[in-house]
Amino acid sequence: MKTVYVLNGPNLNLLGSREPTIYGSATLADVQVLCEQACARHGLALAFHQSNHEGQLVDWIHEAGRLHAQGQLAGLILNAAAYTHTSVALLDAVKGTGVPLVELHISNVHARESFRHHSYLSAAARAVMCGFGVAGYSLAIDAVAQW
Ligand code: CA2
Repeated sequence: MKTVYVLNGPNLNLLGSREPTIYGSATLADVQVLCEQACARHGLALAFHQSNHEGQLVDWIHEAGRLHAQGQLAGLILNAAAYTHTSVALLDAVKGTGVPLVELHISNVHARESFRHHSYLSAAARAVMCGFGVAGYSLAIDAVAQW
């Protein structure tokens, strides 16, 4: 059974607690349930994590990379949150491991402040999705299951 990695970056542990007009009212625990259900539909295992620390996210990308090298990774779905717009370290981790990446954002970052329009990760992503709310996680797993 292949594994889908779903990684969430800084402040996403606060999901559902404020800014519902931008991010909706689902919590990250709700998102994990959505992902578990999507993976179960496709016969995939799930590794679901959140961290506020860039290095921890790098370590998990390396972990996904080791599975990828063994042919056991279905894909990596990464909502790097604010690190999307700042982090060369996450870009290097994705490029260095060669993991098939979906860059995901809950909100439509292109309809927001201009500093959210640039992503360091998009250049290394196989797919980029934004603006579907938390349903995007489930849609991304549906897509990765076809890879
Ligand atoms: O739309 C997304 O998923 C983002 O990746 C979310 C990030 C933001 O910096 C990106 O530009 C777009 C912010 C995550 C913080 O999420 C919170 C949600 C609710 C309450 C507080 C923070």
